[in-house]
Amino acid sequence: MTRSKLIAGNWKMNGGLAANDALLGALRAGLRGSGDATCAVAVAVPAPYLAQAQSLVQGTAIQLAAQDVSQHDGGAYTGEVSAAMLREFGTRYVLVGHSERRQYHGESDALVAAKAQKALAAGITPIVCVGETLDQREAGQTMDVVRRQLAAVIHANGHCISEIVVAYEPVWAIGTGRTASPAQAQEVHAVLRAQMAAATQVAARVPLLYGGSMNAANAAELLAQDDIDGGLVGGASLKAQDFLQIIAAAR
Ligand code: G2H
Repeated sequence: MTRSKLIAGNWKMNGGLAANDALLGALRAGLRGSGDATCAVAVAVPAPYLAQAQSLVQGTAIQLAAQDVSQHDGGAYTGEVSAAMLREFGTRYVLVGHSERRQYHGESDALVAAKAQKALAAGITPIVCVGETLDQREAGQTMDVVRRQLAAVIHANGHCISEIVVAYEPVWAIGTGRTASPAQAQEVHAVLRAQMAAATQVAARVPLLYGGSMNAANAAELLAQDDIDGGLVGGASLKAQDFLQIIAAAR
């Protein structure tokens, strides 16, 4: 069974009309003529820029992602953005359970699962983020934490679990410049793959991404691991040349 690869940029709360135009223009130019079905490319832009990004990536291989989605369909939920709204702007993927949402917005495993369900129902693939803190790693709890975070989503989503993407992002490696070693990342990815395999016969085709200070220098070694199928890239996705090098490393 072929496993698809994905390199997704997570812009976080960065960008602006002019900067987005320049960055997506450079990515368009860098990817032109390199149409390659073996590795998908996506950018998770701040919600206000979805319309701008949609028009800038039209006709290219770059797909749109959102950084969050509401667990509600609509109504009196000030500040929330529904999956149906994201879908109207061509959103193909949405991050759920990013550690910054869990940490700064108190998102629980149950809430992350509810968000993933809303995305799937709208035809958007959730990129389910899991990962342990430094304290949890040092206490030997890494596998328990990531298994618990993934279980909440895959058990809530029943038959749709083969339609998700999973991103392992050790919290201690996010934006710190400190990356998990390829062996550390592979060890966790193998556990997540086994967990998926116990839940679905098509686990082998669920892409498992690594995230946490992935950059142009370390991407190739991380992506060479058996169970690492791509990357969720933060800081380095804001620099076109770095992001293009990471995409090239995945191909
Ligand atoms: C982890 C990652 C992208 P960075 O948050 O999701 O960010 O690559 O900056 O560590």
